Formats: sequence, C-alpha cells, structure tokens
Amino acid sequence: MRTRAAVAVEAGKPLEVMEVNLEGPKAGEVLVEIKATGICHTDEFTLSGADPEGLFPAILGHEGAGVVLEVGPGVTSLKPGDHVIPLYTPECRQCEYCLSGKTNLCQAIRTTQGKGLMPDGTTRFSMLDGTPILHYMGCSTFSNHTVLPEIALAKVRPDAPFDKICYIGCGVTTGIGAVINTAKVEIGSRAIVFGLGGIGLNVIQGLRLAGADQIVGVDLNPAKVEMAKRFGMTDFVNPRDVSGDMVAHLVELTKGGADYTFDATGNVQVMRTALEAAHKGWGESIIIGVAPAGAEISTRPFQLVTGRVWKGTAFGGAKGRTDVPKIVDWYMDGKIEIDPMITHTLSLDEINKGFDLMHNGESIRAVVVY
Ligand code: NAD
Ligand code: AHE
Ligand code: ZN
Repeated sequence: MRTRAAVAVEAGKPLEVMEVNLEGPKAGEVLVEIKATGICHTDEFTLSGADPEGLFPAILGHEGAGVVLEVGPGVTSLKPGDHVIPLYTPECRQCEYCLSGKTNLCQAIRTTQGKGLMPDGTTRFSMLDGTPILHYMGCSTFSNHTVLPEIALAKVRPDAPFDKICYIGCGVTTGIGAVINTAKVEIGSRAIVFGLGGIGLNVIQGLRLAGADQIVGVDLNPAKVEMAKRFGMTDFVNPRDVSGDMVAHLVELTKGGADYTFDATGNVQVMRTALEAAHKGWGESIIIGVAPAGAEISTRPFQLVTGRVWKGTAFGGAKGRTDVPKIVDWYMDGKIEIDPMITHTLSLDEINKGFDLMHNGESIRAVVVY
C-alpha cells in the first residue's frame, strides 16, 4: 500500500513529508493505522545525528496510538479494529529478560530493531523510487500506517482518545514508571527532578501519586515553572540563579540531600549534580535522559562508597503489554492527567514546527494528529 510519512532523509535536516510504499504484515506482524503521535526529545536526538544508533533514511516517531487494520499469519492476540499503542520496548513474555522478573528490557527483537529492521531483517518501507527506508525504535509512528511485531503492541480500551493516549507510548509511562517501578518512591520522600519537559513533568506527577512530601524541580527555562507546579512541584531552582555550588544548594534545600533524584535532561553534567544531590547513605539517582554519542558520566567513587546509588531506566521500567493498558485506565479514571501537557496539536505537514517548538522551549508535548 501507499501511505504518507515524515521521512528523516539525513541527520540534521528537517523531516520531508512524502508518500511512501509500505508492505503488508508478514508472519507475526500487524499493520496499524496510526491516529496520533507525540514528538519526544529522543526523536530530536536521533534526527540531530547524536544517536550512535541513528540511521537514515528512516521514519522516526515512537509515541503513537492507532487501530489494527490487518494481522499477518500466526498473530493471535490482536485483530482488526483493536486499539493499540506501539511499544519500543516490546514484551515477548518468553525471552530470558522477560522471564527474569528483574527487567522490562525484552531482548527478543532488540538487535534488528537497533538496525532499523523488522525481526526478519528486512524493512517494510520504501520510497516511491524503491529506495529502502528504515524503521525506528521498532515503531515509526511518523507514518500514517506502519507495521510492527505483535509483541510490540499493547491492546488498549477503545474509548480512550488517541490524541492523548499516544503520550503513554513514551513520556507518560517513562516519567511515572521511573518513580513507581524503578525508584519505588515511598510516601513522604524528598525528590529532585532535573528537566521539566515532557518526561520530567511526568516524573513530578508520578512523585505526587507516590506521596512524596518535597518535589524540587530544576530547569534553566523559567517558562516551565507554572506547569510543573500544577503537577505537584513544591520548590523550583533555576541553576542560573544559584551563585554558589549547585549541589550544596540542593542538599540544603532538601535538608541533607534528596531520597530520590531524576535526570530528565540528557546532560551528563546534570547527571553528576543529580547523583551528588542524593542523600548520603541511601539517596538514589535515576538517569532517564539520553546522552549523545561519546558522552560519559563521572563522579568520585566516594559518592557511591558513601551510599548513593546510580540507576537508569528505559520506558520507566514498564512491561508494555501488561502495564500500558493499565496506565490508559489510570488516565481514563482521572488518576493521572495528560491533557494539559499536550500544548500543541499539529497536522503531519506541520511536524517540523513541533521540533521548532521543542528547540525553543515553547512546548511540553506537540502531538501530530493524522
Ligand atoms: P524536553 O525537551 O521536553 O525537556 C527537557 C527539559 O530539560 C527542558 O525543559 C529543558 O529546558 C531542560 N534542560 C535542558 N538542559 C538543562 C540543564 N542543563 N539543566 C536543567 N534543565 C535543563 O525533553 P523530554 O521529551 O522531556 O526528554 C528528556 C530526556 O529524556 C531526553 O534526553 C530524552 O531523550 C530522554 N528520554 C528517555 C527515555 C527513557 O526511556 N530513558 C524516554 C523518553 C525520553
Ligand atoms: N540509541 C541510543 C540510546 C537511546 C535510548 O536509550 N533509548 C531509550 C528509550 S528513549 C525513548 O524516548 C531505551 O529504551 N533504551 C533501551 C534500549 O534498548 O534502547 C544509543 O545511545 O545508542
Ligand atoms: Zn520517547
């Protein structure tokens, strides 16, 4: 079939909206009509050329929601008409990782996914002249139609609005999951969140849900303060307003350091500050941000010897097929909020505007509605 997609033709160039060819689903695969997709900072990171796994031409996008149109041979858990959220972290329920009970990082298709290919080692997308186009994070939600493995789709309730629940495909689940699944924050905790964007605000909403007493937000952009307060931030720190040592300032503000700190910036200097602002003896620092190729984290080992813990999280530690439908229910039941964070709704033709809004710090989430 033919469909319309925003193609990343080259690193550092705007996406090009064009008609593309899409082959139908093979065994174990599903054709999905994407109804809406968010634009996450990770899409920008890959488009910029900073991603060591970034390959071009590719169809980016990994924060979508849509409807199953067709299933390939052997697909048993989905049928045409089902509403789904694509999963860049699949859940096969069979691999060593899925069965470990210790991680959400299903590895069943990770190797081909990282090469922009379907599990059989081929791509379903091509340009009209036949040039192959690669998949991205196994999702490629910047295409009106896409093909995914069955294990990379969460079936969700049909009454949930696509233009909101697409955000559960990455940002909402990552932020809330980092708090609930990865940090396992206890009632009464003190926390610091670095970066008050599409992920950091969901960390804040997760901290409120978990019953944290103090939620300190840190961002260079004061325009983020109002929204962060709405979601539960109790204190704001702009590093530009701190004249002395940032770690000392945060340790004093949290009366000895935070029980939990979260990096949602992708900046390795910020990651160090986050680790060192965690409480001596027990503070845990969770890395969510994705850092560019070649970037490395560092701290004095003494920081760990004296009890601080450095951790990371992908997709908030969530097992997608199991947890994502529940998070959709939380949204529909009013336990979590999504709507205010979707600050801009765009058409596919306007998708590059979504990247501009992100660069200028003007959006939280821009969502493309097909
Ligand atoms: P965003 O652009 O919406 O937000 C980033 C925020 O960080 C902005 O408000 C910005 O002003 C702030 N910021 C940037 N540099 C800063 C600094 N030095 N100090 C303080 N604040 C700073 O991005 P997002 O969509 O929220 O994504 C955040 C990060 O999380 C990105 O690195 C993204 O790739 C990553 N991410 C990781 C996962 C995962 O599973 N681990 C999932 C989604 C996104
Ligand atoms: N390809 C990059 C790493 C990118 C990365 O860390 N991605 C996160 C999800 S970010 C979503 O917005 C992730 O899931 N990581 C686990 C995995 O297996 O990719 C690089 O540095 O090579
Ligand atoms: Zn993302």
